[in-house]
Amino acid sequence: MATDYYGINDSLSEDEKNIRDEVQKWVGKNYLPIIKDCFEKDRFPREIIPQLAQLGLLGIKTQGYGCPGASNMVYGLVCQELERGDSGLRSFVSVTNSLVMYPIETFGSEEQKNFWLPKLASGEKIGCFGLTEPDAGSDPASMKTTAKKDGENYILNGTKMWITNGSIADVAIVWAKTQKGIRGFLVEKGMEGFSAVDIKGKMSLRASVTSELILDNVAVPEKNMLPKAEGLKAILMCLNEARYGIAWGALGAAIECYEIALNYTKQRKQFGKPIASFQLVQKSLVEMLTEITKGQLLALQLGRLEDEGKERHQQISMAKMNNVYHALKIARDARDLLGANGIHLDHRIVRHMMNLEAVSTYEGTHNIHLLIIGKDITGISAFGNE
Ligand code: TGC
Ligand code: FAD
Repeated sequence: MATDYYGINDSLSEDEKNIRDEVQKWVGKNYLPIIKDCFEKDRFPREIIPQLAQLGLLGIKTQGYGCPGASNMVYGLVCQELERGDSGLRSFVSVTNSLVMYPIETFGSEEQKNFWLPKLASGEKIGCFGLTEPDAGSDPASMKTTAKKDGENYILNGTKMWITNGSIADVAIVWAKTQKGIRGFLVEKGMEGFSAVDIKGKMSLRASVTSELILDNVAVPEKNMLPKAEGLKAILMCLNEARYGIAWGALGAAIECYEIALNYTKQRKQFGKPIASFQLVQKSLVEMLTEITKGQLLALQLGRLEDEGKERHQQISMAKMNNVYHALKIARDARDLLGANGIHLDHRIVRHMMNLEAVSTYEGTHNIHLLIIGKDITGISAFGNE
């Protein structure tokens, strides 16, 4: 039984518990044995995709098209268990669900849905989400990628940067400026002028593919435009989905680091005693557990709000911001408690710590979420773009 100081488990339904336990078991049996090697070799283990599909995790919330149509609570618990394994594993599932299948389901035509959703759910096809650019990260409205109408096609030009799954994706949801505002396009692998190059040298999320997408006069048929996605708002709706999964996922990484540190400090002896017997070590452990518990309560209530359709996007920002911030702090503190062993991949914590640096940056940095909530409570925007 995982860390659960406030008895949250009792408030979960049998279905919620069963899916969580099934994913936890799969991660322990099939993913933990390979992740260290993948992280060291900078390799995303593509071979697990059919297993994720078999578990029903790709398109888990999608209604119809052969998908389970699960609740937000279930999706959150799944993200938590995946990220106990590695943030890169949760990233793959987040991108597929929240940033590829969600926009196709929500903003796509029937033809787009019928073609892509079953294939993405079965893992036969992979997708990615191209929003960020070299000069447009926190401020996506300043994107430079353009889509100019030319007969039956749109001609896309631009560069997308830091794109998860980029080079392995069969379809990229690319956001570009048209004469009528920002629109989303399904850009398919093999289209002339479209290429993806992996970003090497990452010290974080090494078991996840991150790429640059280059669009050089790519002729994308008009039927590949998402007909119902208009403006920044559609993009932000996708980000809400992904941020929600990250709020839960970060808890998984934090729980893993805390549990490793707790067990280690009870075994490791210095000055003739287990280091867990020292007051300063107990303080560190108690502070970790307290933040995990607070994060669990935030995520739980957010999940319930989402399942009732009552959430506000600022509440999602608070959960992403808080849970990632504390997960990163917990990972750093847990690493410290393992002393020199803490820096070794065998003990897992340092991998989570490095991953969480990227998780803190993507899907809105800490500052951006602070400003979103700041604007909500004061009514004053402090982004600096007004
Ligand atoms: P702003 O004027 O505030 O908003 C434009 C319109 O959108 C509405 N809105 C939202 N709607 C739904 N959900 C939200 N979260 C929303 N936030 C705002 C807003 O009400 C407005 O509507 P309307 O009707 O008035 O037009 O837009 P802004 O340009 O001032 O700035 C918004 C800002 C800065 C908060 C936003 O751009 C932002 O969140 N920036 C951070 C960028 C980001 O998170 N990028 C993520 C890239 S994808 C990624 O990182 C994937 S990681 C994948 C993995 O897991 O591996
Ligand atoms: P910047 O926006 O340049 O920010 C730099 C610093 O300035 C940050 O500390 C930020 O908080 C601060 N800052 C910026 N504006 C303000 C302000 N107004 N007030 C105060 N501080 C401010 N993007 C995608 O589109 N798709 C993906 O699949 C994807 N996957 C990713 C995977 C990884 C591993 C990583 C690292 C990133 C990924 N991203 C993806 C990109 C990610 O969303 C961006 O990195 C993120 O939005 C931040 O943008 P930036 O890196 O350009 O930083």
